[in-house]
Amino acid sequence: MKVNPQYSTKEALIELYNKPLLELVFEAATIHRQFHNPREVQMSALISIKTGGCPEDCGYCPQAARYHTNVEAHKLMSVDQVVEQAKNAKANGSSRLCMGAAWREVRDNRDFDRVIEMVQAVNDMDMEVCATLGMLSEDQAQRLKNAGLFAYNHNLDTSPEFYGDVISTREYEDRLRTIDNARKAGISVCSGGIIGMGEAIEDRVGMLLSYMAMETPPESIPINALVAVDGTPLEDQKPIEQWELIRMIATTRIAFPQSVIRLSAGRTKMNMEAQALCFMAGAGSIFAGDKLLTTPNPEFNEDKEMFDILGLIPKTSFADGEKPVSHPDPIIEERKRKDAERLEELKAAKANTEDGFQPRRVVTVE
Ligand code: SAM
Ligand code: DTB
Ligand code: SF4
Repeated sequence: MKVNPQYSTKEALIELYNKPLLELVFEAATIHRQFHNPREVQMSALISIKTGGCPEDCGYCPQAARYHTNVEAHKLMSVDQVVEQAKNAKANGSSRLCMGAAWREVRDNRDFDRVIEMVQAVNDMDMEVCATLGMLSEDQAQRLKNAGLFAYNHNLDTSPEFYGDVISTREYEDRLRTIDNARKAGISVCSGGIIGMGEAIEDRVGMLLSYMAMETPPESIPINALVAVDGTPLEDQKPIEQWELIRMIATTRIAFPQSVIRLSAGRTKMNMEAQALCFMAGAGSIFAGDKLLTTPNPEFNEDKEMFDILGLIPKTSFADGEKPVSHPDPIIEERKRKDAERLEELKAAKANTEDGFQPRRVVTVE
């Protein structure tokens, strides 16, 4: 049961969302136990592989170049830097790694080649590799799949009706197309949204309806609470009540019984009790590590303590799908072959000049 047929209309979902809180959590917990091990919560690490300077105007995002936030722009990390951070995350219990780039879309250039190498390297470490790189063509999705990408994250963020209030530089349709491209390439889809941007309950539910309309709904649904960052258009948004996040997680859990619901941004504003209710209501994952992409996240030790107190266990990798096989990338292989050829040519040219080198004879005149 990928989608719950009992809640496939807007009215039914709104009614569900507004149910007495403990009834809602109980219903969600009951469904959660039918499809998931309630003690298992996946720890996922986030790495901002390319930070800031993004041309888009997403009203919530501190990485948009046009807003004056404290985010310092950085060019794409090296493969070694990513592997180093991935090792650290794995040693601390993360079984999934999400690489985020502040790009509007993927371009077919050397940077993308490097991302392909990152995917291959992290998949070789037996971690689930997820990437969130902006819009993607079907060919690009295929290349990522071939490299061993497990999941692609691309959020619809909110309802189609509210979308234009938050973002003007792309359309809802563009988001749907990229999700479809990832799906066609056989990549598992991670797609969710943000609450607390000033949207109505209808919009929260409207986003869920967009996922319900898909032939296959996302395997993974991250639910973020807005982190209101100074300098962004949403800087003055009042933090949402923790109850709202619990309701959203429970409603999503009930609507998509088999998907993994991820309690994502916004945990620094939550106490352990509220997070416990989110796990009870079906959250099966958190982001671990003291930073999300650019904003703070609870310290590793705090989360460890929370897992101990609540009796949670970190979920291992590939519990929800087979490990992808990393294949050599034809474009990178061709580039390496050309580089090697060029090196040989240079060596030969150097040897020729050395062989033919005749020291200039100096003639001295008495
Ligand atoms: N540029 C790519 C894109 O937009 O798809 C990938 C990176 S983007 C930062 C990934 C997601 O992070 C966004 O879709 C949004 O849901 C979430 N996000 C960004 N800023 C946020 C904020 N201030 N609070 C909560 N979530 C946020
Ligand atoms: C998602 O839904 N949430 C994560 C992940 N996917 C990439 C990102 C949250 C970013 C929060 C703001 C920041 O740290 O810049
Ligand atoms: Fe760019 Fe993604 Fe931020 Fe939008 S959410 S401004 S696309 S990095």
